[in-house]
This record gives sequence, structure tokens and C-alpha cells, in this order.
Amino acid sequence: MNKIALITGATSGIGKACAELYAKNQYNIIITGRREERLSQLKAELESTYSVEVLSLCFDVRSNDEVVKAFESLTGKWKSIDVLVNNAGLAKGLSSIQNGDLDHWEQMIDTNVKGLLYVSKAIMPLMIELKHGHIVNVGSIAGKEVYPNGNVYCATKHAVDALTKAMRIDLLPHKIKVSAVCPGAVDTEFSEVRFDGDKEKAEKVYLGYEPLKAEDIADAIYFMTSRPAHVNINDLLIMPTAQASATQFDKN
Ligand code: NDP
Ligand code: 8X3
Repeated sequence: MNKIALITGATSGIGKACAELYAKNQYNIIITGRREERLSQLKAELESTYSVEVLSLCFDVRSNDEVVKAFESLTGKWKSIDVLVNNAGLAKGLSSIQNGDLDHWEQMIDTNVKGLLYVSKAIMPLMIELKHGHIVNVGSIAGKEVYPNGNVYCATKHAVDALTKAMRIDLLPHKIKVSAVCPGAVDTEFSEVRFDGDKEKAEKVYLGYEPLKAEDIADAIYFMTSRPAHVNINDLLIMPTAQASATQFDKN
């Protein structure tokens, strides 16, 4: 029987690359995101390319009601989730804390912290019942270091780091693995979202060096979840070779 991977934020970037890689490895996939059309398109692509089953759930992780409703709809085999990749997340803005935008702060906290909690709260009981499962939280270098003007985004990713450790401790007796993957710069839609659709500004983030690709992170996540039962990779910090820390780049 195929295993099942649930990937939040699969409409783009790291989540989409994960959905593709798990499907390629014959997992049945649950993909989530807010953009229905992208979800339908990805579902059709994965089903036809890899002959796996794909369930698409369109909801906003910031709404616990939507999260609960989406996962209450799971029936039969779809409740036996082997892997949960808590990937949905975003940065909004890049400004000093004193000039911060309250709406940006709320979007980041509600998505990266509360959204991750809501999804986990819905899925953990299923894994506990099975005494089996692996949760991979997508953290960031921003959860290891704080960089100028990164303030609230960095705080949300530090929270992901703390929650990963907390989940690993509390879920230990239930035989559920919990890991974090923490990337440096990955060329996705991340910067376009951060700069409210300003493509020119977003492109500059990845100029003059070779950033990571979404597929690099998907590879790492798949590797983590395909270790033998007695092995857990707690935390993986993965950077472009040209990036030594949150702020130090070797640019041309
Ligand atoms: P993208 O913007 O390409 O993808 C983000 C995904 O998150 C999209 O599928 C989006 O789907 C989903 N998402 C965002 N907000 C919500 C929401 N409220 N409800 C449901 N889904 C949501 O960026 P990345 O792939 O780069 O980002 C994925 C994760 O990786 C994030 O947690 C990010 O913080 C983290 N990260 C990224 C790095 C980078 O440099 N790119 C580095 C380190 C970590 P939709 O819009 O359809 O809802
Ligand atoms: C994304 C990486 O450092 O650009 O989490 O904010 S960073």
C-alpha cells in the first residue's frame, strides 16, 4: 500500500517540489494551499505522471475552522498519514521593527506559527492513534539567527524551532518523529510575496550567487523521512554554498 504524505503550501516553491518528489516515490499525496486552480493543476499532473492518488484541500492555515473542516473530511486510508510537512509560510516586508506594519506582523505570526499549530493539532491525534508518523517543520536560517529588518519573520521561525523541539519531546512516547529543515536562501516565490509582488525587488535577492532550489530542500526532506525507523534527523540547516550566515554572501 502506498504511504501518505501531507504537504501544506504545495502550490509553489518548496511545498510543490516536495509534492512532486513524494509522488515520484509512490506516496499518495495530500496537497494544500489557498490557490485552488494551482492545486487542481498539480493534482492532475501528479496523478497522470506518477499514477498516485492526490487529494487536494484548499484552505487558509490561518483559520482554525477551515483547518478543522478540511481534515474532518478525511476518510479511510487518507487518515493514515505517514509524513506531514508543515511548509506553508511566508515573510511580509523587510523593515525595522519600529517601522513595522501591524498587518504584516499578524500575517506572519498567524501563518508561520498559529497555522503550523492548527494543522499539527488536527493531524497529531491521527498519528498518535497509529503510533507512527513523521512531522517535518520548515524552519529557516531566520530561526537560527536574527538579521537586520528581519525581526518578526525571524521571531516566527525561532518559534518554529522551539515548537519542533517541544513536539519532539511531547510526541516521544507516541513514537512520532519530529524534525526541522532550516534553509538559507531558496529561489521560490518567497521574496515576491515578501515584497508584495514586486518582481524586480524580489529577483535582486537571488542575484550574484547561486541560491538553493526548491528541489534541494525537497531532497533533504525526503532523505530525512526515508531513514530507518530507529534514526531521526532532528534538525538540518541547509545553505547555499555561497551563503555563510543569514547576512554573509559570496556574490560576484
Ligand atoms: P513560496 O511563496 O513559493 O510558497 C509558500 C507556500 O505557502 C505557498 O504554497 C502558499 O500557498 C503557502 N501559504 C502561504 N500562506 C498560506 C496560508 N495562509 N494558508 C495556506 N497556505 C499558505 O515560498 P517557499 O516555498 O520558499 O516557502 C515555503 C516555506 O519555506 C515557508 O515556511 C518559508 O518561510 C520557508 N523558507 C523559505 C526560504 C526561502 O528562501 N525561500 C528559506 C527558509 C525557509 P497559497 O499562496 O496558495 O496559499
Ligand atoms: C527565508 C530565509 O533569511 O531570506 O526564511 O529570511 S531569509
